Amino acid sequence: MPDLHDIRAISALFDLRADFLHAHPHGSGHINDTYCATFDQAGQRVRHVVQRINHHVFKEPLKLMENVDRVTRHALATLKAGDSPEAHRRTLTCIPSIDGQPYARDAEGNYWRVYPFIEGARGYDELETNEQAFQAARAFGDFQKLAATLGGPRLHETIPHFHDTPKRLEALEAAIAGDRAGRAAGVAAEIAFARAHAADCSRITDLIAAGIIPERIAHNDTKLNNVLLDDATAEGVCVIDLDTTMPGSVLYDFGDMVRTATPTSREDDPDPANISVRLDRFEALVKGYLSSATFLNAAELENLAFSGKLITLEVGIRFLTDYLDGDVYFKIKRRTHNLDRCRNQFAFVKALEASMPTMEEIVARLNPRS
Ligand code: ADP
Ligand code: GN1
Ligand code: MG
Repeated sequence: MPDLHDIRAISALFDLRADFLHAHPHGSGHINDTYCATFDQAGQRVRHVVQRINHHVFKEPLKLMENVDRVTRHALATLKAGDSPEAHRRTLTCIPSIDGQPYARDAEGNYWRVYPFIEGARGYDELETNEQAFQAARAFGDFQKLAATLGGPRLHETIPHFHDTPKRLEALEAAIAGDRAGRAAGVAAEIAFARAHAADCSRITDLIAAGIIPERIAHNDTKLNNVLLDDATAEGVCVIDLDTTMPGSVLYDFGDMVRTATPTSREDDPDPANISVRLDRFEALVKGYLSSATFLNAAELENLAFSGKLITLEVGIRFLTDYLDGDVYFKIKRRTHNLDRCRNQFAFVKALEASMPTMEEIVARLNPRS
């Protein structure tokens, strides 16, 4: 967290009808500045998430908030129409600003939003059980199903070409050529690894261009800590971090679940030599996802296992690019953080390659179309 903001003053910009008590930084996201703030509401303690949108990453915060507002309103209306218990706990909801907008601006021009804190649930950087993997994947599938019924115009692309992996490789080449932080000479092995995987980068984009894989609304950032699991039952109660919910491929969502739920070490473990794929976790993910994502076509089903490798490769390329650019995108806690993350992701790509035949067998066994 670079600088602590005055959350009391920010909260006053929102129609909270409660008295601010205190706030502290919250969570381990790499992009936004997130605070958990506690208020007194007629004698009751209530908590809210107060979040500054990273406008260097999201260059059009108004369009972004238009998307989030539409998607969350649709989610709430659909949950209520289905008589879902605790509908307000199963989707983010935007608290309006005192001007009636889903966001507010501070004096420095930052964009802020407030969501009710989802109590009794949490997101995990590392899962503990296969049941959690099943529940998380099921919740993301449910989210995609719900997003599919959103009416109205196409959602804005909050980050254009977000999962265009060939473009991510081009951006890496530009970072190597620019060598802005003077680091390229030290990462020759990582650069060679990325270049050797160029053919993998275009596999899904080619299938999308050919119309074989359809465009659908996807979450596009389904790392495991972006779904909150119920503390008591492990049920996936609420999908969060909706900044990249926009048209894409649902394969990117499944791929990011594989990237974050199945490795045996954390994303930034600097010593990933023994990293491997937890195949029991992978099977739980496939089962959970297929239990809710009942709309997948044959090409999507056939690429589920590959999608994990693709997204791990893509995120590794992005960490390497940011390391070469001098750490301008992802939050870091140490000088080599992005390089450690890149090495970890590339080591996991190798592990996924070794396990791919077994992963393909698992998908084939569970594939409802075969
Ligand atoms: P980032 O884009 O930086 O990852 P997130 O929207 O994912 O930001 O928020 C960061 C963290 O804050 C999440 O991983 C989660 O732990 C927590 N969080 C966000 N929104 C809520 C919420 N409404 N209720 C409870 N926790 C939340
Ligand atoms: C970022 O926002 P967060 O921490 O959930 C990033 C994802 C990466 C992820 C890598 C908007 O996710 O794309 O996969 O870090 N989000 C954005 O951990 O770039
Ligand atoms: Mg997040």
